[in-house]
Amino acid sequence: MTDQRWWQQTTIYQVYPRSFQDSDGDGIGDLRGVIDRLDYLVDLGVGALWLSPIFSSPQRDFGYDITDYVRLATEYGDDATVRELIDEAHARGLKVIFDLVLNHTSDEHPWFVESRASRDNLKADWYLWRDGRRGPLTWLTGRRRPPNNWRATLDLTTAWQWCEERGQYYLASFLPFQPDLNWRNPDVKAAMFDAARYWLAAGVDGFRLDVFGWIMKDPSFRSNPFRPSFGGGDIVRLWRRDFTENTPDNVALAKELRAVCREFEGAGNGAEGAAGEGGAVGAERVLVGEVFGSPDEVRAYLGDDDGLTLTFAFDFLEYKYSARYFRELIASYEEHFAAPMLAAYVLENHDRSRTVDRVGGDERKARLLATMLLTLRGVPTIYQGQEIGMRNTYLPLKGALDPLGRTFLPWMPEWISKRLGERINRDEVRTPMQWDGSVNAGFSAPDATPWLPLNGDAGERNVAAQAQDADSMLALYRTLLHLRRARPALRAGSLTLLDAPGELIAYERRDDQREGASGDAVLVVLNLGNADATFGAASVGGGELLVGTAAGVTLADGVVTLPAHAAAVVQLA
Ligand code: TEU
Repeated sequence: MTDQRWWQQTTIYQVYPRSFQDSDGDGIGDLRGVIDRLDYLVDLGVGALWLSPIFSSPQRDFGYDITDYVRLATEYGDDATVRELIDEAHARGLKVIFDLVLNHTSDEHPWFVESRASRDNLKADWYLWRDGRRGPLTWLTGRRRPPNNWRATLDLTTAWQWCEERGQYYLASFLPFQPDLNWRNPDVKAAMFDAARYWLAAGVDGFRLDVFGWIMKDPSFRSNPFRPSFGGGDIVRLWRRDFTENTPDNVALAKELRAVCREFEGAGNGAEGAAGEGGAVGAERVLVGEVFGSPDEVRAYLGDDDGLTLTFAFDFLEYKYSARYFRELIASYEEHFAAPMLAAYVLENHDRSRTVDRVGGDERKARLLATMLLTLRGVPTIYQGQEIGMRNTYLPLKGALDPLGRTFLPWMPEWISKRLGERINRDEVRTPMQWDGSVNAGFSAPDATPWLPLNGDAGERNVAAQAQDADSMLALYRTLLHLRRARPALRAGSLTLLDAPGELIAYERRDDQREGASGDAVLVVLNLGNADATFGAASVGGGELLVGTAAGVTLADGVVTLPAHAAAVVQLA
């Protein structure tokens, strides 16, 4: 049956506020700018807007280092602006998702400032403090060694930071200025849940949960087992993360957070607000987890519909461009996230490469991947600029603003940092949104200095130019997003992978049980090969070609013909 829960049928658009739209000419995007662009998002056809963090922060990790969870960063706006944004979005039928950073705060957060001052203040136990182990020179220097082998992000250094004031280590699983909160302290949990409640009461429709998999660490601080692996999100990883990631207590935390959301959901509201109807207070809230792990580990967070509502499918950030790879991945997600569960598919975000760069600059492949993203059974997530095929902007590591490479790898020679690109300098995927062909691309006033330089192609690659061009990337995203809303099969139907030869992928989306209707069925065919290919099936006869990503895509006599790296969406009779 077609499920009516709004979040199962929505599409998410990620706004990186600093780079989306600057309304006051200071070179930094802001919430007034987002409000001004809401009509664009409606026209594009997305259902929900996810804002990367907008709260008070020294901005050393651009908002992922928070000093006050219920106050806005002044450069983005104030309480009135954010409430206006929520209302204006809702008035247009858009849902609003905030980014919640629960694992850590900024080291400038008043909680940490107090916590680090002594071992016996009121916040002494709000972070993860340990004495460390004695080393051979401890008797002489007083210095101890880190308490265990837990690693910080990128796995290059220990996650333990020495603090002179306390003569102890604190845990910082990501960057040194992002100390991990002690979630086993009930006061911490209460304070963080209250921050979530504050925004739920203000009407937000849910949260994207930053590094949710890491929050509850092993209570006895056991060292992780040594086992090297390569690739994935980290360039190289030497230890497993049994005691730091996806622990049973962490999975349990998802249920507690869901219970907090339910305080704000009216009885029987699961069916309210189908995609397109704005966030009525009382409608169901979403929790979208940034969790990494095997499909089983990630699936555990959804519980029995009592944990997170969605988790990102990160394999689509780390793909190999091959039919076999994606076929297996789709089959695996269908198996592990069987309906009514579903995954949030994502090809790009503010941490990872732009799609077009991932596929060697080949727009045909990017168009094919867009078609897949927007026709799978799941919640597609689009990162700002993806819809116009924005490219990575190479920027030297020296001079980078992103603390990732600056903190861990400042010594790296340029020929290596250039190859690692956005992996260590995420500035490359965070340059301003390209709205039009003017100086500063409509992101900021022409005489302003954007906080990060624009990509050199902004003059040609921008929203205004692509809006005029029926064959543009923007036109494709717009068509697919609107099609998804219009076709029940794409919005809420089942997915069946069909047998397809070679580098073809074919699947059918079907919604049969709509009352009083004979059902709706759509076929998607993707040709990942370097040669033309055809796909025929009995069901295709009498069908109608809805979308072809290239001029040569045709449908005749029950056969779909596709040039290399083209995709087709066919309405079945
Ligand atoms: O990122 C967590 C995460 O997955 C990173 O470790 C990622 O592997 C890294 O950025 C390399 O691409 C989240 C946010 O998305 C990121 O922007 C924050 O910096 C980070 O958490 C800390 O809050």
